[in-house]
Amino acid sequence: VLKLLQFEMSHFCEKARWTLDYKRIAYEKDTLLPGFHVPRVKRLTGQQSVPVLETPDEGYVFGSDRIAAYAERIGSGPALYPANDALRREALALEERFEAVGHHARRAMFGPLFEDRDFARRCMVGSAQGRQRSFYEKTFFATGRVITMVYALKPDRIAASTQATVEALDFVEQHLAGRDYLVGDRFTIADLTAASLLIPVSFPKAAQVPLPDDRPAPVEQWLARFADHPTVAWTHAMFERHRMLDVGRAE
Ligand SMILES: N[C@@H](CCC(=O)N[C@@H](CS)C(=O)NCC(=O)O)C(=O)O
Repeated sequence: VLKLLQFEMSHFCEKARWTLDYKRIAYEKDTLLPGFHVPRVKRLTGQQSVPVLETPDEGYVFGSDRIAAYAERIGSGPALYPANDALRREALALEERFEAVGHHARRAMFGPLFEDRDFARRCMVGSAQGRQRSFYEKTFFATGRVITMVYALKPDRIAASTQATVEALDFVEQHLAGRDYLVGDRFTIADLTAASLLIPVSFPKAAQVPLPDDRPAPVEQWLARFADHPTVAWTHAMFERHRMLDVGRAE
């Protein structure tokens, strides 16, 4: 069975989970803790980011875009990529554009998130239990610093990424121009990617990315700032309509 190396709270991982579920592919999750994941992921893939999919025929497939393409090839379920050449190119271009947005949206949201280290730690540790949890909690003073370095959580970078995120929200609104979907007239990888990678702005309920309820003020303010943006409503709609779950999942 396929295995997904992942973080619980990661919009890139949620994109990968969504594509696998959408294509009705059974897989197991191997959940890693941010910071502690590096040696293992590096050893397996030569780079350090998750999601990584362990496959029987193609080894370790990493990058949510490549995982989506792999899922399309081996899965059943509706097509994620348009059959028409021009539409497929458009969908792929939007997928690529939103990869960059995903990095900006994360940094922009981690700004307010890391103002409250305890809350940030709880988000990162997620549902991990037992010794793994307590060890993570005890060492987060160091891991938290590594995370702020890896993601360049500096005021000027956070401000620039916030600006880029706002532009992405406006871009989606304009590109949709009142339609339901970004490319053609049905759900594609472009919608799935944009909706997933904007999770740090919208945290849709139907998204499998938990954000604890007792949010500190900076996080509440961050979410409130965008709550009325039409693109946020659109991401909620995409998840509600198309985020199928547990389809033959092997857990
Ligand atoms: N291009 C990658 C980006 C993945 C990515 O940024 N993953 C983050 C989690 S959201 C990660 O693993 N960060 C930790 C690290 O890079 O060490 C993809 O599409 O999968």
